[in-house]
Amino acid sequence: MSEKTIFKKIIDGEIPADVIYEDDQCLVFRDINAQAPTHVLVIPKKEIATIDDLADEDAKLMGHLWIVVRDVAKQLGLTDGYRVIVNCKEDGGQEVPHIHLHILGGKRIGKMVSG
Ligand code: DGP
Repeated sequence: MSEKTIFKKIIDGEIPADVIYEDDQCLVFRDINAQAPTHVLVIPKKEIATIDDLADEDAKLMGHLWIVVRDVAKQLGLTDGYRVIVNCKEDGGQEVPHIHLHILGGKRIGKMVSG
């Protein structure tokens, strides 16, 4: 059996995280390596490694994550806007193989993500 990802350990309560929202399908917590004044991660509790691993049946779950993005952004006071990023695999800069949406806000974010 493959080792648990860091995000699965957070879901299972094995390592702490600054959780700001939770429901039966997902968890939202602050990114440990914040790239903006507000930087949180929205993750499904279901273990899905990358966008490429999504099944058709995950469409409803992923739609739910976007509704959570909307609500959490409001909760965090990001009324002037924010950016949502999903990295996919090596070339996309994904480090943790558990699908997640970054919400970045609290400052004007540049047009392009360089790297
Ligand atoms: P990505 O590169 O898209 O896979 O983003 C992974 C993010 O996860 C990265 O911005 C840092 C964050 N991260 C990694 N380990 C931890 C952790 O243990 N706790 C928290 N809160 N965030 C983490």
